[in-house]
Amino acid sequence: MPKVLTKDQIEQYHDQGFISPVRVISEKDALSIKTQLEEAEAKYPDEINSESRNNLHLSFTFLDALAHNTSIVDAIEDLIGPDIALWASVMFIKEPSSKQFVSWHQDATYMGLDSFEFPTPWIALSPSNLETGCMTMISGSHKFEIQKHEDTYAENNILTRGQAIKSVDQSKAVDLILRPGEMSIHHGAIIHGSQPNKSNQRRIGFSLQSYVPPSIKQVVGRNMWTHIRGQKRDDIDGIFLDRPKYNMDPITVSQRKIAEENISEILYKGAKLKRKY
Ligand SMILES: O=C(O)CCC(=O)C(=O)O
Repeated sequence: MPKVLTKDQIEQYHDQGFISPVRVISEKDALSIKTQLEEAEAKYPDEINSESRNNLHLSFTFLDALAHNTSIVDAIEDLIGPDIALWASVMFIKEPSSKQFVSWHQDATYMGLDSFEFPTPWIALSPSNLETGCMTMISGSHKFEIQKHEDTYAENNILTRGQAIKSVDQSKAVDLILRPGEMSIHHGAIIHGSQPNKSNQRRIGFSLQSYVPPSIKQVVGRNMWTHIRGQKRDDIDGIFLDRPKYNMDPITVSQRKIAEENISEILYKGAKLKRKY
């Protein structure tokens, strides 16, 4: 018996590769998290900025709380079962009237995991729509093989390598319109991307990238995980990251630095260039 998702939503995830929208917190709570995020950006500019956007759930309790949010994790349990760990998180911010975009890509390409069967919730902390540059999914494309990605390093492409699938059939494109506090969930192999933000407000999405069951292993980098729920992973070389007890908890801030280096090694493996994010 699923905990949060309906039978139709679970079927949609398997058939089309995504589910959207699912409300997980109220709009008021989402906007309060956005305020806390913006206060943190002002107070700790070295810790959180456009080049330091991964694994912020290790530094800030309000993001750790989202990573462990019962509605989000219940939905994930409906898809992958009760034993859950989180590989990383990414804060995707597009500034107002900016050229920043996300090219067509499949997440699983560079994550170093030995399976593509992992879901990523993306939680809107501001409106995500056609004007602000919401994500667009190519329905059903998670059933394709991993496509050839070209590292473009394009200036406004906010993906690490600016990796892009050049030729995408957009006839099955679906725009994921989200209100603050709603989430979408997408499959590790679905082709997706997003257009620039043409509005006068920031578009902010917190991507919990990704939740995995114990059967999925990290095979490129170190096995570093945030334990979320159920049986803890038992990788021989597994390292568990702690939860921050307060914002900028020095224990988890230093763990974040190590996890960041690890993620960078994984995402840029074999790349000609390495950007700062
Ligand atoms: O925030 C975006 O526009 C893209 C995010 C994304 O590609 C992801 O969460 O996998």
